[in-house]
Amino acid sequence: MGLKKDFLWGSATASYQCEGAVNVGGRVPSMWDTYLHDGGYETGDVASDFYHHYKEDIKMMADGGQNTLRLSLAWPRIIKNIKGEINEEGVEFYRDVLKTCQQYGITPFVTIYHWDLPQYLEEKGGWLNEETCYAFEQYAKVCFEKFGDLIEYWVTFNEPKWFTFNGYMVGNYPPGHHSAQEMIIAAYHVMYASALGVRAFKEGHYKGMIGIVHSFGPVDGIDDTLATKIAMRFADNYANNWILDTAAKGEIPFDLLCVLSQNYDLSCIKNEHLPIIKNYTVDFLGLNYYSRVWVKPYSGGETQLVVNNSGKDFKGESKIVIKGWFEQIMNNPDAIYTEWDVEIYPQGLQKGLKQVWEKYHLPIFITENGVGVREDITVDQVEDDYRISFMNDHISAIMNAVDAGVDVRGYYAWSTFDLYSWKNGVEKRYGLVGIDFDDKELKRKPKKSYYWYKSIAESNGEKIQRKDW
Ligand code: BGP
Repeated sequence: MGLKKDFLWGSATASYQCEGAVNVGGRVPSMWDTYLHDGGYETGDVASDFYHHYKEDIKMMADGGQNTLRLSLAWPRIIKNIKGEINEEGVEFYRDVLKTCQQYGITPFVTIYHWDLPQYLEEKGGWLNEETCYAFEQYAKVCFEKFGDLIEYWVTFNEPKWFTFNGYMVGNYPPGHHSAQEMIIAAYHVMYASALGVRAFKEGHYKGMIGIVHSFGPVDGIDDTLATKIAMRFADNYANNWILDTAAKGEIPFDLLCVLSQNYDLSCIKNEHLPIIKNYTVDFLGLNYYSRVWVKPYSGGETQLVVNNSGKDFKGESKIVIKGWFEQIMNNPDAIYTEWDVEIYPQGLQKGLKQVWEKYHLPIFITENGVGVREDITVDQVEDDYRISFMNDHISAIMNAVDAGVDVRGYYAWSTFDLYSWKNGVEKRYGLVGIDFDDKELKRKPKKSYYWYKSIAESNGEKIQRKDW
């Protein structure tokens, strides 16, 4: 069977993580700027300075055999204030970026929201306020109007689960809250806003397709017992279904709502919203795959949520236990983990892709996949054989799934070049291209993986060393 001829081979970025230039071109603060500055954390003020390097960066992608770039638009660069006034300078910046993509034969794959909510909206309650959903709808309409001629692939949201979970429950992303009730409200509002965005896109008859990007964690169980199967269903609702079922089928998983309704207020879910969610489902699914969610039955104790993304020195202690639901298996001696506790498990992608395909029958893009490590970037070329092997095995998993009939249409390495890894700072590196953040010029240096990926993209995957599990 094999990959289709027009398979998209590219890499991914996000506005706050790469652009820098936070005070340039009329951009206003995002919730991340305020939260990081107020908390005294490392910021993305400069990041990879894509704002000033995009021509060079896009050319480098094309030279590296890539035919697509996943990027996001920064809401605070496009909409100036609560009244919704447009910042034309921001619009011009993105039009230039998109035209540069066109010039180099790079298909843009564009996320409307990758976590950088304007601070003026956060001050009105952010994702806890239903009004933010309507502000998103207006912002999305502006994006479709201003950039619709240059874009074929749109994404409403990047990873609703990850940013609401960290922002409202774990508390290590802005706004830094610790409340399950708030997470439920924020998460629901994001999914409703996504449906409003899809409606605006469909009603405006813009060209192309619109989807959502999910932090995909296919669920595995420790054994075949009934208790584990129940834990797996809880874990699947928690990790995947409330996003994928809602976005793809227009249905919030009912068993999840039944369980939540016993302890939480679900009045944010209004009857008049439901037909919008039902009728405006996505055209495709973007899956970011880093690892599986491997679970065992809940054995007791309080809910514990420790996520290893809180600063550069914090490592090796991740823990997810949800009271009454499930426990995530960590530190298994037979598994391989990165320094940040992420299990390397490409087989999970193969299995997960088949499950998603069977369940939703929508085209799939792997919108992020990569490995974060510390690297010495002062050398001429980073010899990142570990990244090559990681990507090889995951692409092999995708090709196996395609051979089994799954409709996967593209692969995006995370990330195009080294960038700001949120609370981890810049030293957790994912890039195919290295950036020395201590060098004023922020010189780009392709790593070994950049050249390897070029040969893979140019051979449309033929050069992958196939694995089967
Ligand atoms: C995803 C995000 C990206 C990116 C990546 C790596 O969740 O969409 O923005 O950051 O994960 O995660 P991290 O930078 O925390 O290691």
